[in-house]
Amino acid sequence: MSYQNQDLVSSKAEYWQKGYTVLSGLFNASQIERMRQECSRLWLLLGLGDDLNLRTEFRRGPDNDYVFDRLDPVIDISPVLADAAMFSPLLEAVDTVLGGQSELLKCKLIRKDPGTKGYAVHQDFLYWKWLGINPDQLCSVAINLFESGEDSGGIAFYPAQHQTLIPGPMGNESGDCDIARIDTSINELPLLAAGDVVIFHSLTPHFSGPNLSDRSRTILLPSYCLTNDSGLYEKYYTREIIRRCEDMIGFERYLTQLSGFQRALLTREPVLTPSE
Ligand SMILES: O=C(O)CCC(=O)C(=O)O
Repeated sequence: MSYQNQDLVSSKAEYWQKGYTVLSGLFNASQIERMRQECSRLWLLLGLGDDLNLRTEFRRGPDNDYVFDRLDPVIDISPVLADAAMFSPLLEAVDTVLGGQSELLKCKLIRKDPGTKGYAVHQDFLYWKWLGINPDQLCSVAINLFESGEDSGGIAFYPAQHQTLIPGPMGNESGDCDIARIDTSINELPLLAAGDVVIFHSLTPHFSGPNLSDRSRTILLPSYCLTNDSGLYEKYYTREIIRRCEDMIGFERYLTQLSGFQRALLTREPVLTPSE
């Protein structure tokens, strides 16, 4: 099914005016059901909860323990989700909004289970600055797999503030944008039905709260770039793997356990008798 041209024209206008737009009806119920089943399968894969798994990142869960809430990258282990990220009506919508031919930059799956905490205000472009690409060429898409809203930790956007990269707070200007430098008088949290899609600009400030509902809030989050560089996805993840290792991103739980482990090791009875 193709989205109506007229609808896409108004979506494009809304995207450039507000920094995001919501599309309904791109994915049908059976595609969404397949994606849901795929997420359930993926979440049971052995090793995902391993602190040293580079694909998984951890966030504070209900009891303030670390739980993993996302798989990034994901499409290399999931043909179903790869199909969704490369679904032609979706690509057509992204191309129309961006104004040309786009390529996939990255794709992650976020499953925010009940009680899991949210994400602080940020602009995705901060993490993509190193690419040296104009932010107007970059966007993300949240494909919503279940009905979601504020109670389930849906994403909220500060509209019409996608013109510049906003510096971080004093002392950490290169960090995530300083909320004091944003007009916070309006934030918009779209109530989404299963299958709805939000396309948002790489500079649109956004955040999400904890999931206070009794159901998971799951989204597939591909990002795209207006480019004819078909090697962009490989370039992104090659650098991302190095960044995660160098900056210990996603190893938060491992690091908290490491010092306790060290103490336990020191107090442990030796198992081997040293041979002389
Ligand atoms: O899934 C969420 O609640 C927010 C995710 C997000 O903002 C991001 O990954 O950039």
